[in-house]
Amino acid sequence: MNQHLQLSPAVRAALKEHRPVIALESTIISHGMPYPQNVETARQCEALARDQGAEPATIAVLGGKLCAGLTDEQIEYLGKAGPRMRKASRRDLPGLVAQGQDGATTVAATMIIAAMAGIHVFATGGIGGVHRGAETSMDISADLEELAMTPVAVVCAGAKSILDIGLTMEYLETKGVPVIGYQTDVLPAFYTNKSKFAVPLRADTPGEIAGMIKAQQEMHYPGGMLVTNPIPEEFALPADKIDQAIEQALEEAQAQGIKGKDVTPYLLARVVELTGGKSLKANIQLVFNNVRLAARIAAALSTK
Ligand code: PSU
Ligand code: MN
Repeated sequence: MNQHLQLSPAVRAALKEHRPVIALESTIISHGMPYPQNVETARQCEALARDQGAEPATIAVLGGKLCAGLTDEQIEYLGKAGPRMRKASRRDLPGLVAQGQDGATTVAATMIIAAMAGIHVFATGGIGGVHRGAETSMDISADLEELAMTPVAVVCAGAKSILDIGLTMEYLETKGVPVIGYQTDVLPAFYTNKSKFAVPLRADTPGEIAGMIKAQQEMHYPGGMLVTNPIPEEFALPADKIDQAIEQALEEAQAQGIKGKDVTPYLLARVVELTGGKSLKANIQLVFNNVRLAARIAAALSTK
C-alpha cells in the first residue's frame, strides 16, 4: 500500500474482503454546500451507501495523510471549516503531503486517492468542466484530465450550466473519456434532468455499467469513466429559473474578478442564495441518487 495512504479500519476490511466500496469527495462538503447541511448530507450519504451494501470511503487529506474513510468528527471538521479549508486538486497533493497539511479533495484528487486505495467507483454531485468563456479564461477543471488518466468511474448528475456543457462534452471526447447516460439518451444537466446534448452511450442497469468498468480494466489502458445520472423528476428545478440564477451569478463573479479555484464554490453558493435555497435541496437529492447508483454499480462489479 502507498505509504501516504491511510485507510479507515472499515474501508480496509471491505477492500480486503472484496466487498463493494464507493469513494465520496470532500470539496463538496467544505466548498460545495453550506454548514450544517454539508455535514448532514455527507453523513447521510455514508448511511445510504451502507444501506445499499457498500462501504463508503469519504476521502480527504488530513495531517498530510491521504485518508479514505473518515470519522464523524473528521467530517464535522471539514464541514465547519467550509471555504477556509484548502481546496485540494491534483496539483495540491504533493505540497499538502510534504507539509503535513489538511485539504478537502476535489473530484480529481479524490480519484487519485481512490485509485491508490483500489476503489473503482465514486459518487459525487457535479464534476468540474470547461467553464463558460474558457476560450479567454482558460478555466478548464483538472477533473477532466483526471477522468482521462485515472481508472475510477465517477457517478455525477451531469454537467451544470455554470459550465459550458457543449465544450465540456467536446473536451471529454478529445480525451477519450467514456460518458454514459444512466437510463437516458440525453445528458442530464445537474439541477434539471435534460440538456440539449446527447450522451454517447446509454446503460439501463448498474450491471451494464459494471460490465463496462470491467472491460476497461481488462484492456489495461489508462482512464476513468463518467456516469451521468439524471436528478429524479420530483426534485428537478425548472430550467428557466435556475438558468436565470446561474446567469446572474456568472455576471457577478466576472464583475468581482473571481478566478481559479474560487470560481466553482462562488457560483454554487451564489446560486443557493439566488434560488432561496432551492438549488441546495436539489443538490442534496441528486447526490443521494448518485450514491445509490454508485453503490449498486460497486455491488455489481464485486461479483464480476
Ligand atoms: N460542482 C458541484 N459541487 C462541487 C464541485 C463541483 O456541483 O462541490 C466541486 C467538486 O469537488 C469538483 C470541483 O471537483 O468543485 C471542481 O472545481 P474546479 O472547477 O476548480 O476544478
Ligand atoms: Mn477552474
